[in-house]
Formats: sequence, structure tokens, C-alpha cells
Amino acid sequence: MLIESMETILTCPGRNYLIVKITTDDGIVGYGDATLNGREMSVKAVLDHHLAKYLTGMDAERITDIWELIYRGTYWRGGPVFMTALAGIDMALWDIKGKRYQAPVYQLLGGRCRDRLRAYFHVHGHTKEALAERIRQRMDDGCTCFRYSFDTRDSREEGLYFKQPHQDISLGKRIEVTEGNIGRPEIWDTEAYCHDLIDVTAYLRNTFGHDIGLIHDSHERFTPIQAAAAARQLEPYGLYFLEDPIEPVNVQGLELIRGHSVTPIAMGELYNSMKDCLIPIEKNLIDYLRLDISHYGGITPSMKTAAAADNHGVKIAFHGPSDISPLAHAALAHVDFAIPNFGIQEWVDHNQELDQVFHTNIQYESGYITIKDRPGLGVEVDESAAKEYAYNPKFLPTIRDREGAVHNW
Ligand code: KDG
Ligand code: MG
Repeated sequence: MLIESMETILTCPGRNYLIVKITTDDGIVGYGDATLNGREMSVKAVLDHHLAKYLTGMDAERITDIWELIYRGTYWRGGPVFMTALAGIDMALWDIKGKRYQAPVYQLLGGRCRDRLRAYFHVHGHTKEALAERIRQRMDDGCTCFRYSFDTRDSREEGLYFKQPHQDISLGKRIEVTEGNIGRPEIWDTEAYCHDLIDVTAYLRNTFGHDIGLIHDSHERFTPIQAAAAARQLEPYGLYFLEDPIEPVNVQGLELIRGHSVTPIAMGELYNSMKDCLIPIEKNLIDYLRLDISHYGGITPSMKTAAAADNHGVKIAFHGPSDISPLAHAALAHVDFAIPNFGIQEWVDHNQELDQVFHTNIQYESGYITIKDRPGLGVEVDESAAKEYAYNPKFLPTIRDREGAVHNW
């Protein structure tokens, strides 16, 4: 079964998504996700100009071999752009293999280890009371774990709030900086944020008791000592995990946090290869690995890394935001079902446009994700619907501190 062609499809049903489509000489079509938020065109160029012809004529069944060939055989390796392109190819090849053997991908990965996946959603509130209200609404539909964010009030300037740039994604209001407002990035103050983080977390725990899981994502905005102090102060409130407290690939920073607190730590959405995460795994510096399957080279390396993590008691909690497509959500769900060390899955609501383009077989209901058996990844792509939603270039949000210096995103 030879690869006849590889194409890319760029679509924007609410957000921009880059799809990889591989067709084999016997007519099987496989799809994968190659979306890198705000960098779609660079991934598309890698796929269209550097890899499409290269793949033509290769045996579509040899997934690992093709992965190795592209990863190490073409000399320049790694980085988010390249690993996202590779992920799209890898997912499409797994989709093809499933269709070829008429089996869902998780069956080819070893079969189910569980019946359903516990999911968590983002909740954001302007105030802590509003945040609690959002959590209550979500609890009504069965959700038991929440990734909470909030606006921080500026004590020095009446009426000013420090915003977390990503905050409104969960509410469907995307605040990516557009060309028009790129000169006005959000202001950031880590000290004020840290103070509010402890205050808001205490409020949520006191309000809801231990009935719910609480996750906070710091988006690498702390220095190691700030992160250690925050993790220690958060200890009494029993977080499910504190996510991305510091920049990736800072082993000493993670050691500092670990030396001062037992708050569970999650890292990983900015990792691109096993080399980024092996030391934190082996030294037990993290508790949850949040790989982004679309930026980490796909299903093939994720399975290997999950096995390494399992060996050290580290659980997998894949990055699952709205800026990767339902194809990526399906791919990570297949892995989640097939690995013994699944932790929890970040999940997002779908809008109508998204459902028009991607007909997915992965469902969320009452706090859990289930999968309906279909061959391959199980997501049908409506290409004519995809064409209706033209690419809409956007900038990612940025933040600066009070003095105007750029701060970690
Ligand atoms: O594109 C950036 C998003 O993927 C990121 O803000 C989402 O950190 C994120 C998360 O944990 O979902
Ligand atoms: Mg995150």
C-alpha cells in the first residue's frame, strides 16, 4: 500500500486548523492534525514543499520507519514547526492503518485499558464569585475537575485588572491579538497574580470542599523560586496539579520546586521530543506529562514516552485545547484509552462550525469521554465544508510587565 499523495487543508471553522490528508494507491484516505496556533503557514510550507514529494511512493504501512526517516533521516530535526508537520503525517498514517485493518487505532495500540476518560474543562471568572458560579454550572453537567483562571485586580490602580491572555478561550471569546491591537498587549504583574492565586484557590476549596479537582495553569510565568513559593502555599488546597509553573527544559528549576513542596506538578505542552522530558520523568520532578500530540510528532512518539513515564509513576494528561483540531483530540483519546498510566484529559466544547467540518466519534458526557468504534481515528472530514471556512491569520496574545518589558506568555 503505497502513498500516492499528501495534501494539506487549511480551514477556519471558528479557529484555524491545518489538516494533513494522505491518499494511498488503493484509495484509502487518512487524516491527521498539523495545527500550530499562529504558525499554520510555516507548518504548511514544511508539508507542502519539503515532505509531500518525499513521501510519495513510500509504503504507508511502515509508520515507525517513515517517522524515523523524517525525524532523523533528514538531518534537521525537532522544533515545534517540524514536529507538528511530522505529527500530522503520523496521525494520518495511523488513520490509514486502522482503515486498512478495519480497526479503531486504540485496538492497534494494544486495546482498551479503560472504558472512559475523566475530562476537565476550562473555567474563567472576572471575580472569584463569578468563577464559582461557572464551576457550579459545569458541575450540573457532571464535570468533576476544573482548570480555573481569573482576572487579578491591580491594588495600585483602581479598576484595572491583569488578564491572563488565554483566559477567554473557554468562553468562546478568543482574544488573540490582531494586527490592529498588537501595540496594546495586556499588562502583567506576577506578584499580584500570585497573591490572588492563593486567595482564589482557598476560596474555591472552601466553597466546594474536596468534591472537585482543581487545576491551575501558570503558563510558565513564574521564576523557579516564585513557583516553589506558590506550590508550597497551595499545598493545603490539594490541587490536582499546578501546570507549567516554569519554562520548559529547566531541570534545576523543577528540582527547586520539588524540594519545597508536594503540590503535584504538570509540564509538557511545549515539549517537542523525548529529550525534553526524559530527565524530569526519570528524576520524578513532574507528576503529569502534558504532551501536545500535535506538536510532539504524533501517536508514535507519544506511546513510547507514555511507557517511559509509566515506568516512573508519571501519568499522562495530554494538552487538549481548542487550538488543535478534533483529529488531534481523537488521536490523543486513542492513546489515552490504550495506555495504563492515563491521568486526566483536558476537553473543550465544540461549536456548530467545527462539527460541520469534523464528524467526530469522540463524545463528552457527564464528566467523561467515550469513543464510538470506527476504523482508524474515526473522524470524518467534510472537505467541502472545510473549504467554506477560509483561513483567518491571527497573532497570539502577548503580555508585558508594568514597565513595558515582554513577559513569558
Ligand atoms: O495556543 C496556546 C494554547 O494551546 C494554550 O494557551 C492552552 O495552555 C493551554 C492549555 O493548557 O490548554
Ligand atoms: Mg497549558
